[in-house]
Amino acid sequence: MGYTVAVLGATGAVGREILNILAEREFPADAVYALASGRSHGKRVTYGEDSELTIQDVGEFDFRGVDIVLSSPGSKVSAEYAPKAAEAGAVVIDNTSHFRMEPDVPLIVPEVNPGALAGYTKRGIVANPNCSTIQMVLALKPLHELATIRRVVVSTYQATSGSGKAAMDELFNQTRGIYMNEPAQPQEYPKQIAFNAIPHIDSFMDDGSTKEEWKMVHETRKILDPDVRVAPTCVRIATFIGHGESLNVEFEDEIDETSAADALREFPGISVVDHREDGGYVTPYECAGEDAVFISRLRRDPTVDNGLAFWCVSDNLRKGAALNTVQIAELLVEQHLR
Ligand code: A2P
Ligand code: 11C
Repeated sequence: MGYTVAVLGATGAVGREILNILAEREFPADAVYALASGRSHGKRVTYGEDSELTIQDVGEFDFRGVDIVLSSPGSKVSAEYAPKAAEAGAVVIDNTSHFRMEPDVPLIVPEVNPGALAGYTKRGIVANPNCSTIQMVLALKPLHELATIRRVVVSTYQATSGSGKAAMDELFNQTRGIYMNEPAQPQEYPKQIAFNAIPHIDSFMDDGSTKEEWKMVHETRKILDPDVRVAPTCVRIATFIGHGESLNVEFEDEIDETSAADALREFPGISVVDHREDGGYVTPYECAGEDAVFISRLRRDPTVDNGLAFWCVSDNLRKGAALNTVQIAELLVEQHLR
């Protein structure tokens, strides 16, 4: 017998991808409900090659009988509905930042800290990390096992899909408008995004960092190791899908490029594409639609005793969000439910 699954935020960029991936990976679902706001009630979304689901208003939906909820409707909406769904007996895998740092909510990247998932019984909620955190911790995990990471300096190059569908539309419309001499009118972002890079993602914190940077620091500590120090700068760039990250990593112990590349190659979910020649690396555009976290430009960082530098890209809607969410659901089913 299969599971009853509800996807909350099913009309959004991540929700649609969750439906694609559930179908693609043949998740053992007997029934799938697609939920969004009342505005979308009655709309249709695709599920797999030849099925469609009718959107239901989450406000009217009865979660009793649902086994798993995959939720990505934004923090405020998750804050309201995740506890309701858990109360009704479902396990909620939530893609928003709302529950991530709560001590009784596991924050999971299945390849990195699968053991922590057992904690889901406390609240009935599991959190999916931020996209820029997921790809980074996946790349860091095999290196941490090899030589113990002390400090990471990371700069991100994040795609507009990280801000949702409306932001992707803004990039498209601004780009087209600029070719037609129309002035850009930023709405989703504080400055023009077309042909630009904006060193600001999410709200500002008191210390001058941003919430996106804060997430990279604290989520990494919760998932990987509370002693790892992370210094991030998060930048939005004019791409649609695929986050890039440039990392400099300092280790406790000696580490060489060959053993690091071997450890990365052997780790699940990672693909090393690293030829020291023109085009011998992966760009955000190329990783869209792929499941892996790609590592390129691996080299020694000669400015510290034990250091490596590398480039990492991944599809932020897939491994950064929908795929990781579905992988958590798969792990839950394999190890914990029934
Ligand atoms: P809707 O299309 O009905 O607004 P994205 O991050 O790509 O913008 O997607 C956000 C997702 O969250 C959409 O599916 C959106 O549904 C859903 N959502 C937004 N606000 C609410 C709400 N108040 N109740 C339920 N779903 C919501
Ligand atoms: C971005 N990383 O690219 C964000 C999107 O905490 O889940 C995901 C926000 C989050 O804008």
